[in-house]
Amino acid sequence: MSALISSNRTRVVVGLGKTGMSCVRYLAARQRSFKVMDTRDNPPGIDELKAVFPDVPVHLGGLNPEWLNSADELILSPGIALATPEIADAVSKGAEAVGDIELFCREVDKPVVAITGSNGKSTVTALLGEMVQEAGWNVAVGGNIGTPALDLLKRQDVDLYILELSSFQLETTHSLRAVAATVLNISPDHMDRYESMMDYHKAKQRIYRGCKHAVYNKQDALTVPLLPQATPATAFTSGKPDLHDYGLIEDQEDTWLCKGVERLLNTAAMKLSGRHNQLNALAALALGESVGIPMVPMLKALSHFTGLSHRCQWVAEKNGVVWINDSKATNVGASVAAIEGLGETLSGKIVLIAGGDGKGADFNQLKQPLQKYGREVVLIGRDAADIDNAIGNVIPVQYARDLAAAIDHACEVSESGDAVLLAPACASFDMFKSFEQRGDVFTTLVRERLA
Ligand code: UMA
Ligand code: ADP
Repeated sequence: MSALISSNRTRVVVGLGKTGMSCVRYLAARQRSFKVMDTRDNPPGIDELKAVFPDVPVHLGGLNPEWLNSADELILSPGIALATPEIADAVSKGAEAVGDIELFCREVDKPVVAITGSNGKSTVTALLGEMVQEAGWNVAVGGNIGTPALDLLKRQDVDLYILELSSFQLETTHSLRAVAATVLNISPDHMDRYESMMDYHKAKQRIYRGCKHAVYNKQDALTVPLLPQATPATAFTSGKPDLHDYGLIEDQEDTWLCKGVERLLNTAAMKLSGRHNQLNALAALALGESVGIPMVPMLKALSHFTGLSHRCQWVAEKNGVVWINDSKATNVGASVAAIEGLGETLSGKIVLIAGGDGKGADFNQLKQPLQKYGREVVLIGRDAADIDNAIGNVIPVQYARDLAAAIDHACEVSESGDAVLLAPACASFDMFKSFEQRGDVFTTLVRERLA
């Protein structure tokens, strides 16, 4: 590792999770010198770092102001806010703050499609990936969806990169210049990290900087690109589309995905369900078309795409009650979409299991859909009382000590024709390692309970 001393630019990688380790591997492979720090005593990447890069200086259990203040470049993980006092201080002293996506953009030599939004990012990212692959292109999919972007650069044969980007990643990205970029929708999320919706909106809008083609949601003003008029743009809408836009046309019992007046696919041919997923499909089609993917393979991939785990996923059915895992509904907007999407399809009502780490959210938006479609709400987790305060006057609420107790109660109160929906409107970290673990525990417990 002596080669790591080859540059005189001083870099500090802040964060030793998935992103931090991808930065370490990237810098080490290019023989650039760097130090690493993490506020955690035992961050996820520490064993790999010690085993593979034993010479890299590491500081754990807090930020090291001396290292930060003497650095030229801080490579921040998404979990580290720019506003962290020690980081802000170092930036004010001249350090440049970048993230893994910025490093990726500086090196990538193939087109990049960039996808953000409060909800639907992973679905659109994965779906577009399938569409591009069906068209015979070599595609690399990553970013917030799971595989860190820098790890994708190891592949030699890529025609197109598709990145899901969070607002956290966008804050430290300056050189994206995507071939196509979208903000799918904006509703409050991460309000424990942003001072206002305006700050969150500003971070999301960064995705459009320098893009060649923008795709936005006509019914969500905050997604409209703040770009020069000359930048080509396509809109999508759940209403009837204008000539060059994507939208839905209702014809008797059927709903068609359309471009202008052209009917592309009957939504009955899609395996994804719910109005929100029809919008996700329209966004993916608009992005795909803007980078030159033919319509036929895109529609073929769309009709086969069954969706990702933990997103409105069918778990079991017994006594006429269907059990659905939407553990990925980690904010209010996602829960509302799941309740409305599912509610429309039921002869009965929804028993909602919600609660967890509310991230400072306002839960009032849940009221209206619950009034319309809800039978009862079972609350778990740290911020259960905040949800109760917002909705308790419109629907019966029951507190449960854990997910098992919540499932027991849902079994008792649900009736034939109902759905029991886990769509927590909260992050999972107060009770679980991740939304995936929460969804897995739910699935296992439900199957045991119904066996
Ligand atoms: N942390 C510390 N101290 C540190 C560094 C991090 O306490 O010094 C904490 C963070 O506050 C956070 C956790 O550790 O609670 C993980 O942060 P991280 O920056 O190390 O995260 P990574 O493991 O690198 O994973 C990140 C994304 N996580 C976050 O943005 C929090 C992953 O998205 C993403 O898949 C991965 O990079 C690869 O790009 C996850 C996520 O929850 C799924 N994203 C948020 C969302 O989708 O809403 C934005
Ligand atoms: P993200 O990656 O942005 O979290 P996902 O595709 O993983 O989005 O979907 C997460 C949850 O958000 C879904 O389970 C569903 O409840 C909700 N959702 C998905 N697409 C949309 C959409 N277009 N609008 C509103 N909510 C959505």
